[in-house]
Order: sequence, then C-alpha cells, then structure tokens
Amino acid sequence: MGVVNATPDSFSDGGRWLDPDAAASRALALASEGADLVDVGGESTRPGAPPVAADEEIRRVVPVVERLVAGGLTVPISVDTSKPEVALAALRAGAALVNDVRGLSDPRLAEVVAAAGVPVVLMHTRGTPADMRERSRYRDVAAEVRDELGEALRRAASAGVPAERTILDPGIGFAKTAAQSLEVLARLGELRSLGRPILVGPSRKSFIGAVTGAAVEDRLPGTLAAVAAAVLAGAEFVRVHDVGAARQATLVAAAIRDAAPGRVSG
Ligand code: HH2
Repeated sequence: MGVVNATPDSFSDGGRWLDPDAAASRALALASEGADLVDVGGESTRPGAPPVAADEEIRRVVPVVERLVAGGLTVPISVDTSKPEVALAALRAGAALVNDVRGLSDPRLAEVVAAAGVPVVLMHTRGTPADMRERSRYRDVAAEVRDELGEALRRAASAGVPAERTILDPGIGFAKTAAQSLEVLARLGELRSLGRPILVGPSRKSFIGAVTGAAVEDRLPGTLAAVAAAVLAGAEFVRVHDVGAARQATLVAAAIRDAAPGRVSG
C-alpha cells in the first residue's frame, strides 16, 4: 500500500503532495513502482496534529481520487480517513476501500462502510492525536492490542461489516512508545489468532529514529528492516512511502518465509 498524503503537515512528507495534481502524479508513480493499493489521506494523524474539518479534508482528498479514476489508475484506491462524510465522498468518487486509523470507533463511519460493502482497515489506536501519547500505558502491549482489535472486529460486525471485509493493523506509533511499537512488531504473529489479514505501517516512523538516531528523511533502510520483519511474521500488507524499495524487500522476505521446509507456498 503506497502512501499519498494530501496534507500540509504530515510527519514525513507534509506539503509535498497537497496540490491535487502533484498528489495524483505521486499516486501514479507509486503504482508504477509496484503498489497494489494507493492510500490517499487528507489529515495528518501524527501525535499533536491539529484536527481537520470534514469539508477541508474532502477538498484535499476527493480531487485526487477523481484525477486517479480519470487518469486510469489500475490499482484500487483506499481513503485514509476516520470521518464518515469524507469516506462517503471518496467512495462516491471511486475509492474502493476505507483505511480507518480509529478502527471504526465512529458508528457513523461503520454505517457508511457497511452500506458501501467495501473492505476496511481497522487500525489500533487509543484516543486522538492530541492525547495518544498519554494513552500508552499497557500491562502487555501485544495482548492488549490484540484484544482491542478483537473489539473493533465486534464493533464492525454489529454495524453490519462482516469479518471477511476487514484487515487488521496494530497501529505502529499510535498510542505506543518506540519500545511498545518494537514489541508489537516482534509479537506480530500473535494477531494471527484473530483470523484476519494483517497490515503494518512502519514507514519512516519515530521508533526507527529511536533505534538508529536517523532523521525522518533517512529512515528508508530502517523501514525496509521493519517491512521484512513484518512480512516474515505474516503481514499480508505493508503501508509505505517508498514503494519500489519496499516491494523488493517484501518479495525477498516473502520468498525466504515461503522457502521454509514443510511450508505450503502461496
Ligand atoms: N500510519 C499513518 C497514517 N495512516 N494507516 C494505517 N492503516 N496504518 C498506519 O500505520 C498508518 C495509517 C501515519 O503515517 P503518515 O500517513 O505518513 O503520516 P501522517 O499521519 O502524519 O499523515
């Protein structure tokens, strides 16, 4: 999944793709680098990011989706939003999937997803960008993330979104310290007990800076290490900014995983 942030303030690429034409050409470039999905978002979720009104988020996201549909993008478009109005407008414009960093905690978004019959990424977080840093107290981070994703699955089901249409994401860096993000990655396999495909978004995040000291723009090697670890632990999707490099890392990690004796490939 290639990231297209049509925002002025995203943590690693804020302002680069705010113009809809620039964002659309970025998405097309990611698809030609081998992205299987492009994820278009109009609100930064970095800790401390200011909230964006729905109409402003729609103004950022929908023109990008429209340009991609008109420009013949061949891979599905996902919309990275937690707002029902934005999801609805993006789906009407041609998006095929909703990526919700709040795991359908807004029942109105769950209704939109249920009515549209589209797949949804349920990501784990706690609170909002304003208070997520204070919400990172866990007794056992991997077990609690798994249990809270289980609750998200139940919320989805009761709103009419069947489990078959969900993808689960532990939310690297969301209401988690660097050490907690590392532990969640190390224990990613524990999420498999929920029985759904797993997506992981480690790209350029601060846990990589905590381990290496690298600045945001120098975190590609660390991102690739995390991508490989996630794939070896069973992730089906990785959300990244640098698709070409991540695709190579993913293919090699998957080939190593599938070469283990006794494993049925595919
Ligand atoms: N991370 C970000 C945004 N959306 N969605 C999913 N499913 N998983 C993630 O890990 C995830 C996500 C944050 O990264 P980015 O979009 O680059 O930054 P910002 O939120 O500052 O726009």
